[in-house]
Order: sequence, then structure tokens, then C-alpha cells
Amino acid sequence: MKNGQAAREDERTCTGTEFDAVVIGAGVAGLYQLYKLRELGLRVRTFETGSAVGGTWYWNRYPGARFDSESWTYGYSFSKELLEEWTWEEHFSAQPHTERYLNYVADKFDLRRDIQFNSRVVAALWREDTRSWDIMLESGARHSTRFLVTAIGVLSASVMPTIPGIESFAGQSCHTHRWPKEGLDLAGKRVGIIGTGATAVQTIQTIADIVGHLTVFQRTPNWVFPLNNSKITKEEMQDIRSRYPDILARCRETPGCYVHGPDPRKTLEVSPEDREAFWEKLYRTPGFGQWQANFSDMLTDRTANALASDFAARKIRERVNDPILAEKLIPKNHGFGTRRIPLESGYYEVYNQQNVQLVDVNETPIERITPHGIRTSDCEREFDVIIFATGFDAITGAFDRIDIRGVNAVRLKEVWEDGPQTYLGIFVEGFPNFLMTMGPHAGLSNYTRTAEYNVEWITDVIQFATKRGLSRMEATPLAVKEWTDHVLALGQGQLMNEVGSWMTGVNRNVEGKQKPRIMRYSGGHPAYREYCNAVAAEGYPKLAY
Ligand code: NA7
Repeated sequence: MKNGQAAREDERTCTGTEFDAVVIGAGVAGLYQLYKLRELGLRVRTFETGSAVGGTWYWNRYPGARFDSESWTYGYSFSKELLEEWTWEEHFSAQPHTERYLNYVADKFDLRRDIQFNSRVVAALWREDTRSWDIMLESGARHSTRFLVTAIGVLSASVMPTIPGIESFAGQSCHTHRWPKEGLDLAGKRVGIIGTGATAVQTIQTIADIVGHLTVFQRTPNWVFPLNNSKITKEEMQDIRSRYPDILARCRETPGCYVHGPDPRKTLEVSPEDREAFWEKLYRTPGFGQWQANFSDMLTDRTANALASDFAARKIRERVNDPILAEKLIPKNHGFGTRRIPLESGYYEVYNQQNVQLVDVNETPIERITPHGIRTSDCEREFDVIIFATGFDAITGAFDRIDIRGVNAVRLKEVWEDGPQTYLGIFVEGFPNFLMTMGPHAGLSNYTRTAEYNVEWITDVIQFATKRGLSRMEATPLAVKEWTDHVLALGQGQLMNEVGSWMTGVNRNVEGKQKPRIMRYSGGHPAYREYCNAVAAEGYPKLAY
């Protein structure tokens, strides 16, 4: 006979579940999470909607899809061997190469044996009696797990526009996120594309020379800046390999975990001539230099931001031949960098081509999609193909699409109705043993750099619990309140948080997602890590067990 204390211990450590941990998603974060949890000796299963690994880099097969982070800052850093072995071909890798990389990682670490593909998780229900999660797949299959870790990405819930007649189109059409694996033959076709975000920019500049005629339907122009991509030579790759420790150290010290960090000077401290020279230099810098390495007040001071916007507008005017068209391509409702800037290679020059037309849907709104094409208030245009580059229900959208119910069957979607509330972007009160990689209010920056950190922190806290035989852990209400208040306070005064974009959780096609909210931790990733590291060092004092 066991005494009461021992029996209680038994009850707390009794696994009784099919898995110790389930990971949802086999993208960048999910693959590494599986690797780390398996390292702990746990029974782990990953469920993945797609038929193969890659997440973002599995789904987004549209023409021209590629990184906007330097390839050699985006790869995993946890394995020296992997860093040594992998050869990046371009400074900003194209989707096929990145997908190959993630497949290489899955093979190298033998990850596939614990991944169940073609398995969309549709519901997750917390069971207090067994202190475990019941997971439901679209197929109807059910599984149980002690810990549930989401690795569902921030841009994975794609959204189609709510345009009347959308189902009636008789030609081919698809969302860029659901581009067919076998590709779409666009040669010589009449193509219409809706949207002018980063995805549309990459698509437009890639297909403009292939298609017969391209019509771009623009609602909001973005500040689009040069990517300045190039191939990586064998010698360059050798040099990059030798510098990985420095590159990774640099990424650890910048707010966005890029190699680019802000210039400490304030915009108006610098003479107009020096400012112009500095911005010209940034314009020629590969990647996010213009956005991340600009003057330190560029995204907080309105005057500074207006000057940066003036420079960017001049660049558009220089590149687009037709001055009326150039004005249409210059954003008027948001300042430079207040939305994540799409990076381009020849985007503006596309509008100088005879076979490309821009339709400003503010002047001539889209009325409906017809069997033959798109009807705006002034005319109907006929298309063979319509491309929807209409973006995502970002950050919380992928969570909303799973019926996640915590204690007392409370729905996560309802808890977050007025905006996310989390502890460190990782825990949610009332959702025990539920942990999010790259959740809302976490440090969202150069994805792999920040996901790796998140995954390692989550692994450590799961190890902490399992070592102590704790079958239940949850953020306290105080922890959630303090973190949420902290994130909201940090987000005040950031111009990015005032503007509607996926980064502020806005999607005009999704009910309840019309107004900007603070969705990200904006104190910079070094500060985020410092905070999370301190929590771990103190033994997770604000978790309840
Ligand atoms: P985005 O940046 O959210 O862009 C979506 C685009 O689609 C944007 O231009 C929208 O205009 C446009 N949109 C959506 N619905 C409509 C309708 N009904 N009519 C006209 N235009 C519409 O998503 P992306 O996929 O381009 O990029 C997401 C991130 O992926 C990017 O930042 C990179 O980090 C990678 P709006 O601006 O809402 O007026």
C-alpha cells in the first residue's frame, strides 16, 4: 500500500497518455522542437497538414518566393556540422532551395519517423482528469498527449478576399500560399493579381516578362525597397562558414536578429547632405538595411519618419516613367517602414512595361469576379488566370482555426477576442501544458534566430516539469497580466503599431481583425531573451503547478 503522498505523486507522474508531447507543425520551428524534445527522451509526435516538411517553405511555391533575411542568418545554428555542410546558393535564398534545406535537415536528424503528414489538427481539448490534451485530426483520429506545443507559424492561415462571384471564375485561380506543386503555366496568358504586399511584389516582378498581359489590382501601395540579392560564390561561402560565430553573435545583439542594427544617430542630428548619402548607401545595401539599420528614431519620431518617407518616394519617382503612375505607387496612408517593407528586384520597372497595368481599386473598386475575369466600377477585364496575393490572418489566425479549449472548455479564440494575452508569448492562463513557439507577444524577428531561442526555452521548461514529475503547469493570472501590460506599454509610441498591417493583426477580409493591435513584443530580441532567461534562472516562479 502506498501512503497518500506517494499515491498523489504517482497520480501526478502517471503518463497514461499516448505521447509525452505533441508538436503541431513541421516548419522551421516545429522541426527543431521535435528534435529537442526527442533529445529529452520524450515520446513525441508531430502532426503536419502538408505532405512534407517546410511549413512556410513548403506552401509558398509562387514564382519568385524567397527570403528577405540573409540566407546565412536564417539557417539553424544548433548544429555545427549542419552549418559546415550546407551551401547557400544566394544571399537571399529562393523557395526551392530553402525547401531543400529543410528536407536536408529532416533527413540528417531522422525527423520524419516522428512526423505524421497530411494530418491537420482541428481541435485540442484539455482534460483535467488526466492532465493531458486530447488532439483531434481532420480525419477524425484522436490522440492524447501530456504537453502540446504549437509550431503553426505566424503567416500560415491564408485568406481569400471576400469579393462577390469569386467562385464563378471559369479560368485558373489560386492564392499564392496554395500555389500548385506542379506550377501554373502563365506563359502568354492574361493574368490578374490582387494585392501588392511582399508576396505580390515577388510574384509580379517574376512573372511580368512571362505572361502575355498582367493587371495588378492595388488597394494600398507599400514602400518597396531593393533586395540587392546576388549569388554566393564558393569562396564567399567558405568565408561565411569561417565567420558563422561572428555572424550569429551579431544577430544576437541586434533588435531584429538580423545582421542589420539601428544607427545610433537621430535623423535630425545629421545634416541633410549626410542623411541623403547615408540613405543612398542603405538603398544599395542588401536586405533589410534600409528598415533595420536606419536612424534610431526612424520608427518612433514622426518628423524623422516623414523624411525617410520623402527619400523613399523620390526613389519611386526616379524609377517609374509615368509620373501619375509613380504617385499611385507611393504610399500615402503610412510612413516608411511602419509596415514590414517588401524587398524587390526590378519591381518598379515592371510598371514601365507595355504589358503591365496598375488598377487602383480605390479609384475603381472591384465589384465582382465574373466567369471571365474581374469587374471594376469602370469596366470588366478578362483573364485566363487570377492570382490572389491577399495575405494572411496573421499571428493569431492559425490558432483561431484550431478549436483549442482549455480548462472548463474555454476557447482560446474567445480568450483572445480583444487581443492576445500571454506569458512571454509562450503560455496562456487556463491552458495548462500548452506552449507556443513564436506565439503572439513573443519576440518575432528573423524567424529561425528567434524560433530557435523559443524552442530551446520551451524544451527547458518541459524538462524542468518532467524532471520534477509535474504533470501540469500553467501561467498564473499575474504572470499573464504583467507580461501583457509590459508588451502593450513597450508597443506604445511605435509608429508600426498605429498602422494596419499583418504585423498589427489587421486583415480587412477577416471579421474582428479590422483595427491595429499590439501583437508583437517590440523591445528588441536581446531584451526579450534577457527577460525569459531570468524567468528560467529563477526556476519559473510565475508558473503554477
Ligand atoms: P500582405 O502583406 O498582408 O499583403 C496582402 C495584400 O493583399 C495587401 O496588398 C492587401 O491590401 C491586399 N488585399 C487583400 N484583400 C484585398 C482586396 N479585397 N482587394 C484588394 N487588395 C486586397 O501579405 P503578403 O503575403 O504579401 O506578405 C506577408 C508577409 O510574408 C510579408 O511581410 C513577408 O514577411 C512575407 P491592403 O494592404 O490590405 O490594402
